[in-house]
Amino acid sequence: MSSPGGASNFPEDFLWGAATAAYQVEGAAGEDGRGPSIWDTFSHTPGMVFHGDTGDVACDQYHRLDEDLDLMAGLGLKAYRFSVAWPRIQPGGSGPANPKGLDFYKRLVAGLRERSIEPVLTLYHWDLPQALEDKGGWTSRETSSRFAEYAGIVNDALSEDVRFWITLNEPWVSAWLGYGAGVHAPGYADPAKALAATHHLLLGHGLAVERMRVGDNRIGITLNLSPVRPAKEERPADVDAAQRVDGQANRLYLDPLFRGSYPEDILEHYRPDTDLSFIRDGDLETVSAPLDFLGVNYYMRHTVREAERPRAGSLLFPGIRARSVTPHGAETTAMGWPIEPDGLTEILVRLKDEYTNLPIYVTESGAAFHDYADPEGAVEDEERVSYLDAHFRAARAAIGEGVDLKGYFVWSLLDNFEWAEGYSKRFGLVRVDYATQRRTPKSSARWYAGVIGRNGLEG
Ligand code: IFM
Repeated sequence: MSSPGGASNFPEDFLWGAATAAYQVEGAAGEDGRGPSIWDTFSHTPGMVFHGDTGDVACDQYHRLDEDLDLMAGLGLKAYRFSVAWPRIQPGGSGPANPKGLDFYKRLVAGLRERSIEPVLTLYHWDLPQALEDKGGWTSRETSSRFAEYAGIVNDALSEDVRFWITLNEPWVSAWLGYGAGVHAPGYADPAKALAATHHLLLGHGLAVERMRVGDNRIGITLNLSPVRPAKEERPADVDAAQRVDGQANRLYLDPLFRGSYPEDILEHYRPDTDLSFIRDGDLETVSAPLDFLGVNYYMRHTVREAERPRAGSLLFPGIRARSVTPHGAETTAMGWPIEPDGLTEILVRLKDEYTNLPIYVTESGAAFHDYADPEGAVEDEERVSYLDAHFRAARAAIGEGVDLKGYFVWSLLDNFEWAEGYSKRFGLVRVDYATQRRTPKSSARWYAGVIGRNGLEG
């Protein structure tokens, strides 16, 4: 690291990037043999997504690939994190690859390489083929094997040109918002299902790692992690609630991956709901297969209190008698999420102290704000600049404390389909006018290009 306050204050070769995910940007939902995913079903079910929005067209990246690749080059991105849509590759969730599906990602990867942008590929960002959900989805052990088969197909096709492989994005969200709270696809609200889904996601991850361990590619997983605090330190019920939320949101994933065991307190908590028979001998060895890096998505710290029920607008921790609150005086994003950059330093340092010395990449970090676009479509998003600046400083502080942080991906390159919030929440560095699909870089995009260019922050 060179001169603090000087032009360059991140490690050499720091991988500055931006991220997206297939269902959120691609569109072309019915084209070239793509099959339906759980998000097609969910978004087309009345009442599940804000305004009835769907990812049918999204940012139409499928048809605007060159324009988006040029945008990335214009920003000077060193890396682009994208996900592969499983239902483009295996429209029915199993069997041979759909060549047209693979072709799209081959073009994407080639386009990145031509522009000297490192491709970072995520295999699963929530778009499970509907045919697999019809057989139980992630509550079924069979889905873990299907996932490894799919990972193998994509890996065989792209491993020469893609060095960074991420198996799963945010398994907590897939399991607990999809099967535990019912606010994401496939829409179940059953903690026992969420726990089984957690295990099968992690097992699928481990089996995929085994299947992809050829050559010298780097394989990791991306977890959404948050430090957790009780709303009132002096209230034992809140302290216990914080312990449970930490167990469900962080330890339930970190412990099996890095210690080969599940946190006993969380298993105990859910024992009345499930006999845990889905965990079989040898599974945890598979789950804890060695990795090359860890991806961390950081958005907020959780400040929690004991509560029988969640409240509208508060984060849901299904079946755990806790809900999140906004700390007094904290600023929030358009999602209502508190802005607490020091939580990023805290979680990164905790990973080093308690779990792993693996290289870490912040694979997502960013915010939705109520962007105002002037009549020309220009957006002066100073809030996003401040948000990113503060979080980059927090990342630098973690490096200063010895964390081996190797890269940082802003969520997101483009405004896009924000799941249950539809198109109402904008996270992009680049504005998308959905009526015309016109892309306009925001002030934050220009600012970020400067950060990348000087490999650091001013001041
Ligand atoms: O848009 C999502 C992304 O798909 C996964 N991580 C959080 C983002 C913002 O909610």
